Amino acid sequence: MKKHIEDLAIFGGEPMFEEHLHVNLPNIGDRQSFLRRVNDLFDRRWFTNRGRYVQELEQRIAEYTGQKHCILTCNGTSALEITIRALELTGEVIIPSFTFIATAHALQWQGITPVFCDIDPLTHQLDPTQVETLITSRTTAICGVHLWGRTCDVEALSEIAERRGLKLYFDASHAFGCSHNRRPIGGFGEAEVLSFHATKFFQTFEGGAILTNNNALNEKVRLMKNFGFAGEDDVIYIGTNGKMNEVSAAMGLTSLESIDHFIEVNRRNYECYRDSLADMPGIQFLPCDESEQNNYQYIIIEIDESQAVLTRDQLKTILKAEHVLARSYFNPGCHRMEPYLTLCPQAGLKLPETERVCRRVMVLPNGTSITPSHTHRLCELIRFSLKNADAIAERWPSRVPMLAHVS
Ligand code: T4K
Repeated sequence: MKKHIEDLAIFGGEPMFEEHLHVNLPNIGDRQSFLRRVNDLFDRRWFTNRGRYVQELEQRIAEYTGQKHCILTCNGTSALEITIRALELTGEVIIPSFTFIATAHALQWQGITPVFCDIDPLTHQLDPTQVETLITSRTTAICGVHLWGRTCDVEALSEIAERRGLKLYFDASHAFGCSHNRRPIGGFGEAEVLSFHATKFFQTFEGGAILTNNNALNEKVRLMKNFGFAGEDDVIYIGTNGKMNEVSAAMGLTSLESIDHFIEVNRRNYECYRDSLADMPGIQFLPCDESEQNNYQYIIIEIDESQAVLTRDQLKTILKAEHVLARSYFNPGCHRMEPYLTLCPQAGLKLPETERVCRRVMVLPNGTSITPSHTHRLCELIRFSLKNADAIAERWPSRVPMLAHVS
């Protein structure tokens, strides 16, 4: 452990961790089980297009989430794009700015304007009262994002959408395995979209899914993800190639076999972080609602500069030197990224909570590669850094150039 600030790696000390700790190193599950499936694929020589593994995984995920239809896709972004196209959205769609850029790009890519809405500072979720003020004659939908697997105010958003005649869909990329009001994620709005990217706790290398209970939407989305083919020589919609391949589905089936274990490990790490950080001055810890099902993937803290002396970016730099690759998702907010910044340079004025959280938020490592020893030492390191914040800040400006050598 660090005893003096000179022991910190930014000031020349030994890094605390030999290996790099990533926010979400992929969870793998049973390697042999995956390889058996891949061998079977080679024997059968059926790699994509209506494959056996894709069909099996669709059925298993529909069962797991308790929804009627699961349509697998090649990634979460395609799933969003296909959903948006199938819902025939146009004009403007209200979304949070505090989300991964794909939530916005999936709309803009199709000539639809994402209108950025502020968040509730305590939950980081879309603020329904702000949504209402952004509705115009061009608005066709609202997209809620269940950020960090903590769910958004589904009831308030549903009420607004219904009253104002708007479609409602959810970017549930973070929320596989989670519930809202004891109902599993997947069944809210017209559709909910999942991401199974390598960095998600349940991964298929690349992959995504659309969950819906709407039979017509299910049929349309299935055709659209396969170029719009309704029969061998019959195309009835504009479509794309959004299909998941069989190797990804094999990974998904293998991941599903270990999903309880992944959640258990995430939960153990989450509890360790919570117990160590929740009462630390200068840190705000974003809790999970224990009355709900959670996947516990995202460990979220906010650094309160007014109390902590160190800024989020300084703490992130200190951790990086110690080989902890914490992230500041989703800084600086979609509204400060292109093309949105140029299209609407003043958008930030209406997003004070988003801007504040973007300056403070930090995501810490989790997943099966993270052990209790990692979490304990990492929390100690954060505690040490904040306790010695004044002394660290004092030395900071003259020592920053050496950081180039530690990344
Ligand atoms: N909506 C939301 C709310 C989302 O969060 C996302 C994706 C989407 C939509 C779109 O879904 P997809 O189309 O991606 O399925 C990552 C992911 O690429 C992205 O999937 C994810 N959200 C986003 C939150 O994070 P980056 O740019 O941060 O990834 P990268 O390469 O910096 O990796 C993050 C950490 O994971 C690093 O420490 C390295 C480590 N890593 C990464 C990969 C790819 C590994 O250890 N192994 C790996 O294979 O975007």
